[in-house]
Amino acid sequence: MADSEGSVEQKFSLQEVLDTFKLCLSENKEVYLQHYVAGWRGLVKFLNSLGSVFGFISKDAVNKIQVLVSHLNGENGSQYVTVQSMVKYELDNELVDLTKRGGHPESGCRTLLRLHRALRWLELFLERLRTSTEDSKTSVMCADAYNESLAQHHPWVVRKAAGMAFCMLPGRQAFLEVMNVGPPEQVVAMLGEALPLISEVYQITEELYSQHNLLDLP
Ligand code: 1PX
Repeated sequence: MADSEGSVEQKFSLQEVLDTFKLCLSENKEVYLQHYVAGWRGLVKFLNSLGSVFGFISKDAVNKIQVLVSHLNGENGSQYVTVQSMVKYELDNELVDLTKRGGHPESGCRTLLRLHRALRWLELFLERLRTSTEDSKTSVMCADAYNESLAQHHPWVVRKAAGMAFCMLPGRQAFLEVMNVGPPEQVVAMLGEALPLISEVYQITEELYSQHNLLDLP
């Protein structure tokens, strides 16, 4: 049922994030930066609803989202419409620090790479959640997904802080409820719909970065 104007849903909903990731891919499989960033905004909203222990994580994500938004809204914004055009523009104009940090600490390429790595964590975590059973622990699923992905790019102190935050995650049932989808079976079904989308966006970006040797940007 359509909402009447003005009664916009305030709470996080997984549906919203799913819709945004659907919009991410163009017909020729390019990734729209605007929708990619909007997807992350939705995820951060979810993270914030879990409490302030996750503040240091959402703060970093918000910083990175803001860097990308300022590129999008900047005078060269038209070069940042897709991740593909951003990579081409920044590389052609030597706007990326390729081997060590230097004059371009906030390039779109290195900033997006951090979110891209986090997207892999998300994919692994949501897949675990989708196939989990009632007695599965969100903290364990989250930590396993993290260790398999993002952790490899984080120093010890960040890994330690992340590990501590994971222990504060709500249990599976409460976690599924905050997603605002409905009963667990419906969440599982929606995750089944969202995962291939997230995975495709991840794969396309991964391939693009790999082709241009950008996977280890400092
Ligand atoms: C539908 C439910 C899904 C749950 C959504 C949760 C959204 C999570 C958003 C996580 C965004 C993390 C971005 C991290 C980017 C990053 O790797 N930054 C590091 C490197 O940046 P730099 O600029 O220094 O090169 C930076 O050092 C990060 C610091 C903050 C700690 C990052 C820990 C990441 C843990 C990810 C798991 C989130 C757990 C949420 C539980 C639901």
